[in-house]
Amino acid sequence: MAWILLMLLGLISQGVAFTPPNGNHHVGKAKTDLGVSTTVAPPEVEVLSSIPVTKDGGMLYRCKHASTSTQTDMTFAIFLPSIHAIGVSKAPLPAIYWLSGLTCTDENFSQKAANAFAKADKEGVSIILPDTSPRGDGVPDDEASDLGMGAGFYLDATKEPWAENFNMYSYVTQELPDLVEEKWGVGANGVKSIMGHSMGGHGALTIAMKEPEKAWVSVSAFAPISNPTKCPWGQKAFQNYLGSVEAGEAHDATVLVGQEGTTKFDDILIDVGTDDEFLTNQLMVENLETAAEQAGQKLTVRRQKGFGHSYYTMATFIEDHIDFHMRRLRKAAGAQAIKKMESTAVKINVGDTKGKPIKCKAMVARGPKQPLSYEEITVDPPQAGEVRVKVVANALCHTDIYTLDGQDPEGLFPCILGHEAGCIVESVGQGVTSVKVGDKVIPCYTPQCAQPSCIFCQSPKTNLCPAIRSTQGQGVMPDKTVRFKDSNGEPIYHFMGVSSMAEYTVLSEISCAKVSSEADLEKVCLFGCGVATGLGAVLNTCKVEPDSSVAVFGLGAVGLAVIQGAKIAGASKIIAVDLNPKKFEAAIKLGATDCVNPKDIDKPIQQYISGDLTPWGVDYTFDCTGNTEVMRAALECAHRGWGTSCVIGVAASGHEISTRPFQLVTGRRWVGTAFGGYKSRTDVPKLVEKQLSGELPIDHYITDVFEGVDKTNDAIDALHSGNCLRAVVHY
Ligand code: NAD
Ligand code: AHE
Ligand code: ZN
Repeated sequence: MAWILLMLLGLISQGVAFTPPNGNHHVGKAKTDLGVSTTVAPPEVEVLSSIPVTKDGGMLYRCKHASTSTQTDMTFAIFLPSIHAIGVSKAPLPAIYWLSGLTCTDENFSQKAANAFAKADKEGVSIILPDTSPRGDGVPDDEASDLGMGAGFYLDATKEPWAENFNMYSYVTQELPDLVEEKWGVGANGVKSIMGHSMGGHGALTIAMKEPEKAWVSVSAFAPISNPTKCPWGQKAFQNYLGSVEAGEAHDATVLVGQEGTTKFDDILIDVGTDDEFLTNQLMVENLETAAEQAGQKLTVRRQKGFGHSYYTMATFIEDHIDFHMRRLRKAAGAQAIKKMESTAVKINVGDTKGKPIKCKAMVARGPKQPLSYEEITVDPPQAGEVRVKVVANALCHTDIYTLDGQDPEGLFPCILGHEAGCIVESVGQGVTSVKVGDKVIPCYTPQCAQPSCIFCQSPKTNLCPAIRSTQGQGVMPDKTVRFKDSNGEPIYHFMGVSSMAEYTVLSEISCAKVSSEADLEKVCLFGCGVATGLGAVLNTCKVEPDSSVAVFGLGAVGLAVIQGAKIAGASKIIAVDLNPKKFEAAIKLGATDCVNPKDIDKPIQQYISGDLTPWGVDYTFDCTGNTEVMRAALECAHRGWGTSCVIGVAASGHEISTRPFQLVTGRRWVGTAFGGYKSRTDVPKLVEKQLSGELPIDHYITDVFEGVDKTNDAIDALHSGNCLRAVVHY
């Protein structure tokens, strides 16, 4: 029986338990600098409900947990964008906290400003929605709506009866961020911002100002209570919770903004409606404006004509606030990546090693079907036209495994495998001008010599520059010698012109795509092969048109990237085929409309697709398995008269494709792609820019992360487990 999208979505919307995904970060320590940990048991969180809230699969989870800050159960909601909900992405997501106003719960925002979720999904940001106070039996309360439950004021109460439970400051600044970071990697490394409404606006402003620099990247507010020591709501709260109005000065944005030690921001965005009934006697935004001006704190106050205090104002302007935060969150995430790269740069001792051989660790493939051998090797300096690089991260592609399994007719042993990596230039050989020491590069097994005499580089029809292809296939550099030696001085072959399963490797200059200095190499390494290939197969090789129908065979990273590309191209029907049903969830989240497991149907898959699912087949099919029988099936369910089938998978030595020529006579075309048709040095930097801008999310492919060259065999085991898309090893 076929797995159909509607069934799955149906199950989810009926409220069948759907646990928010956790990560697989394979490290031996409690917390990595990615901010994701595995050895500490994640806090117990009960998922009360899970609802899809964006058409791409962004999910809203309502959760309950026992809070140590409030000594009560606390409820909160968390929106995880589809990029995270896809399953198992380990990459930390930026987060925006929303603090609600008096009488609200965690639910008001999601019910009344739900348009925020589509925006947050597009931007790849999580939204976290805490409750406004502790609640429950035994929690003190007041008849008035501006004190007690629903009116926690985002401070830690010091006076009875409130002191035991009313600790919303600690809850929002420490306990909740720790919990969501621990459980979902959300907002890790301080990549989090805060905003809120009315009492929540006060909370957002004061928390951001009081917490140390970089605890919160940015802050914004709607109709904030801006000078609470001067307004009735604030005075009442401070007298009750803290014992005096004066004590409330420590929680008053207008007082704080001028004080020494208050955290400053490049700008603070505030929206307030001109018809807000609380403007004059409770909000007092103008007091904050004056104080901010005196303190040199930029404040952008937008007075929205005719708008009031209700959620209509938030629903109307929330997207501007998300943009405001995202501009800053992206920068902060980029800065984190740079910091990380800088620490790597220290390790590579730029300059010290120039012109000298480097001894370092590598995984050597000694022979087919053997585990990789962890060894010390010597990497010789780059020769003319070559570049020596420090490998920062290496992702495993199925092709590495195929060669290690002895299925590659070009496979040579001993060699250093690996061809999907992110690197930093350590030194360059004579005549190298396009990259310099310290540049970030992605090695590309399809080079781009870009010479006027290269008819391939000059043609828009192909990316297959042959400049160094023959020596690459022979496992040597273009001068026919190798740069690797083992500890006995014996030569080790290169692989695909990359060999990135080593701390250092040597590349041809024409294989180096120089990418943004802001790139996170631990992510964008995926553009070195699989993800670029899948996207390019759709966008370059086949040029899939809007409203096309597509079938994808094999849902590894390559096949899923085909789906992501098909969605970008505007395909309206995307059939995802795999023998492993665990792959369907990610496929659906990326845009598959139908999922089929060939084991579940009683006829050949091509007949099911061209017959049951469609009358004449689909416009484009893609093989991402490397199985020649699947390639045949993919061709045969391409549309009569015009269907195109694209071979991406790499077949084992000796395997050949076949079909009845009649399939081609009746209008089907068989094409293939290498590296998705991307001209490597020109196009890979553009893919990286798109990833950096948020336009092209790729985090969801990184299902497993390992630390250290020696963990590469564990990464191979992960790839064989059936759950893994890309295992990235940090070198
Ligand atoms: P992967 O192993 O992660 O994924 C392959 C998927 O195919 C798996 O989900 C598996 O369950 C599925 N599969 C296997 N047999 C199947 C069958 N008979 N029917 C349906 N599904 C089946 O691999 P990957 O890294 O995504 O790479 C996919 C293929 O693309 C490999 O052959 C790889 O060598 C090749 N590749 C080619 C290029 C290129 O430029 N042409 C680039 C990268 C990878
Ligand atoms: N060495 C094999 C061919 C391997 C192959 O087809 N490689 C793909 C890239 S796989 C990346 O994961 C490719 O693009 N090849 C083009 C090229 O020039 O190698 C064999 O059959 O000999
Ligand atoms: Zn590959």
